Amino acid sequence: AGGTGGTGGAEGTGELVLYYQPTIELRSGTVTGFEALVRWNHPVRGMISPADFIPLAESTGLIRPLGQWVLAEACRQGVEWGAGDPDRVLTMAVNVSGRQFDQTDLPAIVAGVLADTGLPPERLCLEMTESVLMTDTEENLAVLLSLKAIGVRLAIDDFGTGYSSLAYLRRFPVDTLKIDRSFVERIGGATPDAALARTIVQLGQSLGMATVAEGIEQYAQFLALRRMGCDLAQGYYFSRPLPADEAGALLRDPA
Ligand code: G
Ligand code: G
Ligand code: MN
Ligand code: NA
Repeated sequence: AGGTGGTGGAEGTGELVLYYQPTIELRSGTVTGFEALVRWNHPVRGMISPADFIPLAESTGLIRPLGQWVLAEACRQGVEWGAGDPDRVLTMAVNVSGRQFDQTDLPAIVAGVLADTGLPPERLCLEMTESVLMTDTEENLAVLLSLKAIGVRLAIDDFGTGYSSLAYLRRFPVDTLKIDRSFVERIGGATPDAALARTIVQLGQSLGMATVAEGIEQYAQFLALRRMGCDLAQGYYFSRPLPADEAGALLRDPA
């Protein structure tokens, strides 16, 4: 790790690693991208989930250097996998915390990473939760508009679980809705209910936004989402998040 200015944090010691979960185009079944998911490989405690350290990083402010390292490493990996080739359609998605969107220099940081790595802006997708849209300040809107002006894509993660109103979706320049896996779960679960997932797909279509179904674990869910017209999907049915070498192998040699 390194190259983005050591912070003395875990990334400086090589303990932070990125795993990659493929995104599959439902129509064709091909891998069209990856979501980068950070892990902390602690020398004593082993692999620690981001669910256990991201909240701490957010409350201490360390999320900013950590997030910048994740962004740079994911973009570098994307270019290594050919995301910079004009004939290769490969998108790298990176989770960005609300604390990072509060930084007015986030667009400059993103532009710097794109310039350093050579990843075309449209190949990068920044995932945010609905809470970012609800922090409805002029500063926040300005940051999102500047990111849009750079040309990166913006996605709402875990869509449907927050309290953002439809008006926010119009106000903010969002490209992609990621359907929370709780809605996908209900399609194949004990009490199947596809209504909410279908509604989100239709909402995306009406607003000209792509939809991604998260947490697909069963063939029946894959079929149902494809029939609904959902564009992309992720989930254990296709692949768990993988270390970079295994994820790269998936690209060369699709299952
Ligand atoms: O990969 P896993 O399912 O363990 O992720 C748990 C949570 O951590 C998810 O909500 C995911 O979005 C979040 N997460 C994973 N990697 C990152 C990251 O690099 N930055 C931020 N802010 N969140 C992340
Ligand atoms: O909040 P976000 O969507 O970024 O979180 C992604 C998390 O979801 C990752 O930690 C990943 O491990 C997890 N995940 C991905 N696919 C599946 C799945 O099919 N089932 C379950 N239960 N979790 C999944
Ligand atoms: Mn995500
Ligand atoms: Na999500």
